[in-house]
Amino acid sequence: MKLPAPDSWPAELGTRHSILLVDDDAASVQVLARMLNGLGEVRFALSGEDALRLARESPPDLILVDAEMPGLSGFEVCTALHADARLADVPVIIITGHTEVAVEVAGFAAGAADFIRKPPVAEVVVARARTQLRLKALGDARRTSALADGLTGLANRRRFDQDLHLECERARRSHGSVALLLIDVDHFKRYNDRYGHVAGDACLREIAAAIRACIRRSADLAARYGGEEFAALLPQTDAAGARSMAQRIVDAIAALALPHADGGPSGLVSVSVGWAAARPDEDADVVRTRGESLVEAADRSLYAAKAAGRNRVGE
Ligand code: GH3
Ligand code: MG
Ligand code: MG
Ligand code: MG
Ligand code: MG
Repeated sequence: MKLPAPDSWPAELGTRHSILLVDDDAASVQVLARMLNGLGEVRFALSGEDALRLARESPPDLILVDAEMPGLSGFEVCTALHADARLADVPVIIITGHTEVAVEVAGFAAGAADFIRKPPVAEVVVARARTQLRLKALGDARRTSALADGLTGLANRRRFDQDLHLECERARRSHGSVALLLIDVDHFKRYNDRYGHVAGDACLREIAAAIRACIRRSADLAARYGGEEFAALLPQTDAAGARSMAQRIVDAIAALALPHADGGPSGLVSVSVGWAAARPDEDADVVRTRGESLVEAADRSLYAAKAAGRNRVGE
């Protein structure tokens, strides 16, 4: 039988993988670490409990776990990982000396992606690890694109809603504040009517880039909320912070100086921005609606900005 050479296999997507090795026997960890060295950054844990702690600190792309350990077994580690939303997508390969069908079936039932027999053979370990890393990278890429807006590359509405729910809950627990902005392009229907939809799309991309450039904190999220509306989620931001960010965005869009002959008095593309800020621990509506009441408040503020003449921040 003619076999393909291992290096002709499809390459994993992405470059720097993080692999977590878990075995109560330090010598086994060393052997596996040497085998996997070329595939990425290898961390290790000597117990299931430690493995869960390390994985929660920084989720790896792949976990290889010994089936039999004092304390949590490899199967239990697998079950615990799958119960944790942030770790449920991390593939787990169980390493075991057992050859019984029941053991293998139990591993898959616990959510294992694959098995490796003890004693491990380098080529097999690398091959199985590579396969799982490639599938993980594909899954990551799909998850990322499912949450991105195709036209502008900003977060999409689904991502914004998810993050809004999470941030409201986080702010409630930490007794902090959360703010959001709604950014609506002024007279954009007329822009399309005059310049055409292709130019309209290009304009939306420029506006998106300018909004992204205004965002300074890594925790802030800029999103396309829908159509010609954008949104920004600003964790740990109060009313004053929200208002100044809103003004910065109005100014940044004006500074783009994109011609809009049928727009406002400046003859340039402009936006109106509504804002809202809250302390969820003191605002039952925000908690009950998981942030939807903040969107409504920002929408009222946006309406006020439009009514007051556009190209401005709402009350
Ligand atoms: P206002 O200042 O009151 O916001 O006026 P407006 O014309 O911007 O408001 P309206 O909501 O009536 O129209 C929004 C327009 O945005 C309608 C649609 O033609 C345009 N639009 C929405 N999504 C897109 C898109 O993805 N691409 C393009 N080119 N245009 C879009
Ligand atoms: Mg063991
Ligand atoms: Mg898994
Ligand atoms: Mg609109
Ligand atoms: Mg508009």
